[in-house]
Amino acid sequence: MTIAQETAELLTSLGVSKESFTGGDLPAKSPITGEKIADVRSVSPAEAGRIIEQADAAFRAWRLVPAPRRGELVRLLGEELRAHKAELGRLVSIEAGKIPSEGLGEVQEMIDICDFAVGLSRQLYGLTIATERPGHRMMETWHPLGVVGVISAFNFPVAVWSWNAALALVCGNAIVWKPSEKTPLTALACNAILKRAMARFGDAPEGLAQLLIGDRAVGEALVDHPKVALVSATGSTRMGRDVGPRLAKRFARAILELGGNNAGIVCPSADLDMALRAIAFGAMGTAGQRCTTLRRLFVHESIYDALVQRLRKAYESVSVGNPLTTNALVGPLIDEAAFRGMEKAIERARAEGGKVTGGSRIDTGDAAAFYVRPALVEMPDQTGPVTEETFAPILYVMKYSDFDEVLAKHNAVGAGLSSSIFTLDMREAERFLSADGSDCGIANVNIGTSGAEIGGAFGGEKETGGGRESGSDAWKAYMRRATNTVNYSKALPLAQGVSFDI
Ligand code: UN1
Repeated sequence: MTIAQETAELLTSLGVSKESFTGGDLPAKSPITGEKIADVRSVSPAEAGRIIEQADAAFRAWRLVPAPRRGELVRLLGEELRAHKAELGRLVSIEAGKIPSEGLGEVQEMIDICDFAVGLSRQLYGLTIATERPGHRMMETWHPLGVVGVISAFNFPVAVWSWNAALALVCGNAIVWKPSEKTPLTALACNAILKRAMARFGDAPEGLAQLLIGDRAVGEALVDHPKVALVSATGSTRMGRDVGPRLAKRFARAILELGGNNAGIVCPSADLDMALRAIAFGAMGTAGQRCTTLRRLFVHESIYDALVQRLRKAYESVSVGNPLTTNALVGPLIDEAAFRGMEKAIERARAEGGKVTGGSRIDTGDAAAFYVRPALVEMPDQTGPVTEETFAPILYVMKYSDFDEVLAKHNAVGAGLSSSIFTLDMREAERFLSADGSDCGIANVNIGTSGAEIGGAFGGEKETGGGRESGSDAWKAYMRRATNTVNYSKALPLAQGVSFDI
């Protein structure tokens, strides 16, 4: 069976109609071989506008449904995802090139956030606040916000949508999703799965969950539409620099999840076996295509040679190949542009004195598939490409001697998503997590930079955009807060002792 045939079978069993993936204008490809596997129909910006209007009409009805009942829809979505985990995980592998355990892991992340959101549907709490006036009560109420736009990237084609969708739905919002043009098929599948949950739910308003497959102009139509109250956008910092100001201009809300240039620090006391495994997964896993991928590594001079020698071995021996037919740990890059970007970064690193292990293309016989041996680049200092995110498996390794200096270097890049320290010294660990430690949204001890659980808030600082999704109180960004003061007395005292007697 060809990949295209298997894709058609998977899509059909996930409930996607044949017309939506055949005969369309947008070719869908698999990075595993580079071949075309479907033709999807895209929408025009004008159609996108009409679809957003439908979502807005659905929002007006959905916001009146009690939140625990809204949670029931997300519970059914979680049930459907559990039932279809194998097929959807496989489709993620086909379309994004992930190894099977990561394709399945992504669907597990969706199931987890559904469970979280169901619980949340009974916990959208507001505070009651002491007032300064007698016979008064002050409280806050959280109300549904409106239409939530979701812009997602190819590398987490389904999980990132679900973080936003599950929360937005229990919060009483409608959702309009613009997936990456590189991964339209998994988006069609998620949409079909949610539609099935909606059918089982019964009376969810038509138009509550919408999909916009299309190009940049469609994304712009979503970002600029006055009825879209919040846009949660995952992608490059470049994309965020465009989306952020557009939203700010019309005072719409933004959750921006942009680039990462995540680092790890390996201290003299580190458990090196553990650090090695964490570094290997963080830097080479998902072929270096997570926003949380480990890209910079600072190793103390006392253990540098020992660790780098072991890392070099791991880089030379890690299995790279077709994730559908082999047990490889590293699959393909998403496309040729990703490979060219990697080549360019390595070339620049060499010019800056970098010593490169790996990094070359592996020929699988498919001219349009881009498999690479992950690159380990020993750098004399943090210069040139080391300060930027290249979405490919390149790990820059640097030696350090002083803890204060390494902390400063750690924070001296534009992005601020994820970070790790490997140490058994509690002073170093606590310092890393403190106010003058890591400046990232995620700071870990003896764990790699990637693979966060859904229970915590996910996101980063500085050029990563500052947004938070997923767990903790990230839900608050998907609702509007009203402060209510109720006077149950017979007088009208004014706050701050102001008098205004007419
Ligand atoms: C992303 O790469 O856009 O922490 C998200 C992680 C995953 C999510 C990554 N849970 O690596």
